[in-house]
Amino acid sequence: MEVTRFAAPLGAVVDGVDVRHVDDDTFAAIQAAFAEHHVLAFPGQSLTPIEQKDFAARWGPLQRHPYNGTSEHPEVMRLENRGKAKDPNEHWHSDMSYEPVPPKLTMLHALEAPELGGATAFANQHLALAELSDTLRDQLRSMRAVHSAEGLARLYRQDPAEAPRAVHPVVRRHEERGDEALYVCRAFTTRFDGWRRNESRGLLDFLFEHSARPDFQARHEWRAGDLVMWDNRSVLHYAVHDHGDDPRTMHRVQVQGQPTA
Ligand SMILES: O=C(O)CCC(=O)C(=O)O
Ligand SMILES: [Fe+2]
Repeated sequence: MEVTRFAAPLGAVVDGVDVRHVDDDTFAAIQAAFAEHHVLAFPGQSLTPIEQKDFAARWGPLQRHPYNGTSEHPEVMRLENRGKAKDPNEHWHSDMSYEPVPPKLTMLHALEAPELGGATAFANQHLALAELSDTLRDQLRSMRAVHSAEGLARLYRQDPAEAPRAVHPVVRRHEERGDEALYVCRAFTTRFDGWRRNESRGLLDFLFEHSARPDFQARHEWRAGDLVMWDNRSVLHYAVHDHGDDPRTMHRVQVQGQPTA
């Protein structure tokens, strides 16, 4: 197994591994690489939904997505190119932060990738937190924020008032790494807990801009067969829809996390 960083802020490519056949020592090395790099890409994998689920299940129990799953494999979501206007993921987010216990990691397997474009962008939120002033960082440590799926509900033509919502610390501690990361995102964070929306807007807008600064970012350009996993506790991500109607098909699985702290 060979681990090669692909960008300064985050991300590594793991070569020489078939994720269907990983012994315990190799798995421990992959876990260490994941904790270090936040995003891992395994090129050249050929996985059935069951094989993808089996690899994901080594990281913890699988978590279903409320909005769909294939009928045969409810934990596996099929992402297809539905056009730019209907792309639910072309915004900075941490997956399902509107749930009380969001998934710790998400895994996408590319069945089909566009010739050019359709990258996934990531932004390192440990760096984002570290680059704030000491005073603001201290202030944020005492704050919590409301995350809501109301935007997604509108996209899926459901009642936004019924959409799931949850409250999380603005600065969260990573259970395995032990360090802190900023935990707000433009897609789902609507206000600070105890603050009104209009009171929250200015500071949230600043944090949304700051969290996606170019010097915290890296992109993964997809090829068919790639399996990519990211740590929702450490990074935000954004599906860049610059590939028009070119086919792009992914199988998606996510793994349960722990309550945020
Ligand atoms: O399609 C992508 O690049 C990422 C989609 C996404 O946000 C997700 O699967 O959670
Ligand atoms: Fe996502």
